[in-house]
Parts: sequence; structure tokens; C-alpha cells
Amino acid sequence: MVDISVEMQEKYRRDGYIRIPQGVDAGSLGLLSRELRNLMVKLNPNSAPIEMRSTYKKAFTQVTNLWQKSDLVKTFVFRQDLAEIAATIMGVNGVRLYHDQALFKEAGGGPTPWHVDQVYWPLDTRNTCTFWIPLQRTPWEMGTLSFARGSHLKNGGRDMVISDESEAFFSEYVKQTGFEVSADEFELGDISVHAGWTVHHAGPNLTDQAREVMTIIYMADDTRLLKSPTKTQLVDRDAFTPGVQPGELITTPLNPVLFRKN
Ligand SMILES: O=C(O)CCC(=O)C(=O)O
Repeated sequence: MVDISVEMQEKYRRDGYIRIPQGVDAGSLGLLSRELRNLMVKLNPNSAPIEMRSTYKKAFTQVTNLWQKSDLVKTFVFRQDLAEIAATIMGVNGVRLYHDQALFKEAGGGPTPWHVDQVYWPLDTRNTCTFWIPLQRTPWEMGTLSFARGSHLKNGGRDMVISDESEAFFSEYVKQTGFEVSADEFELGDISVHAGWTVHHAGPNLTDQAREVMTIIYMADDTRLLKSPTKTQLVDRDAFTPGVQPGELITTPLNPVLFRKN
């Protein structure tokens, strides 16, 4: 595992996000990229031309739990070194997989509206994080992520799903609250990590090349299902933690432990 200093751990917990330079060997991303492209051609749910799509579907093509479709993807998603980084920066004993997803923002793709991820997740913990792993060098104009620094520690907008309304609400909220907004660019091998409640967005893809990203979403290994999940969260429950009842520990075969300290 790459070295994650105490300063990096503190920064993640204070800011709600961190970029890990060269967190993964660029070599393994080449093979992953080729595999994901093939899978995305087969599984792409966005058949409509971009101008006919909703704001959500203009932002990216999303396919989840690709580890179940390919051994190569499974080997990547189950990497213990990445899971150990997740446990280290969150300061937990171990992590389970919540799910993976590929997020491809095609050439000319729209912005990803400001939002928080955890509004969708029926998870009774603050210890969740997304590893956002670009599969090419990703400059600002391809649609990088930006984060509102420290927003995971405040409660604004926690009932808003990704939409034109979330974009309008959070743009104003970020300005009014005075959050600093990050603007990192990514070399191949860099990893972005953000917490489930961190307010973030991504720009449009202004280039003529797709912005390909693989994500892995981790949760602390002792995570329970919320006692009163919302309707939106129940959709995620059925997809990613099937059969788990409110208040129960999440231990389904879709949520294996990927790292645990001895
Ligand atoms: O890749 C994007 O455009 C958005 C990604 C995102 O919001 C996330 O991974 O939480």
C-alpha cells in the first residue's frame, strides 16, 4: 500500500476528501480500462442521444457492480491495498464493499450537478468513502471532481438527489457558507477519495475524448442498515445490500470484507 501519512489522514477527516498522488500503479489501469470499455459497450444503459437525456444521464454513463461481470474487474475492486487505504483514512478497523461503478463522461457530456452521495445510501454510518479512479490523465476540461471543503461536517441539503434542483441549491449553499472549492487535476494513477456526505460536483467534458472513471465505494465493516431508510435509500438497499432489514449488520455476499486489521 502507498504510504498514507498522518497529515493525509487528518486532511481527509477535516476536508472530507483527498487526492492520493499515484495511489495505484498506472500499469494495472491500462488493462482495467480495456476491460471496462468492452463491458460498457455491452451494458450501456444510455441509448438516447445526449440532447434527449435527463441532466443525470447527460452527466455520465453509469454501470454498477462490474466486479460481478469480470474476473479482471473483480481482482481490481477486491485489491487489499486499496481497501487498506480506505480503512486507514477513515480510521476504522476494516472495510466492506458497498458497490463499484464505472462513470464514463462522454465527449461533450454535461456537468455532474452538485450533490451528496449518501442521500442514496441506506447506511447507518459516517464511515463511507468513494475511491474515484480516472483511467486517463484527467485535466479540468474533461470534467474533474470539485469538493466543498469541510461540507461533510455540516448538514445542508442532505435530502437532495442529483438534479437541476440540487445544482441550484448547492451552488448557492456553497457560496453562502463560504466553503473553499477544490480544483485538482489528475495524472494517471492518482486517486480521489471523498466521504459520503461531502458536497461535490464535476464539470462538463469539453474535450473530444471520453472521461473514463472507475469507482469503488467502501463502508466500515460494522455498518448497519439505517433504522428508517427513505424510499430512495430502499432502492439502493435492494440493489446493493439485498435482503438486509433496518438496523441489521450488512454482511451479504455483495458486501465482502475487503480489508480488516488483525
Ligand atoms: O464522475 C462524476 O462525474 C461524478 C462522480 C461522483 O459524483 C461520485 O463518484 O460520487
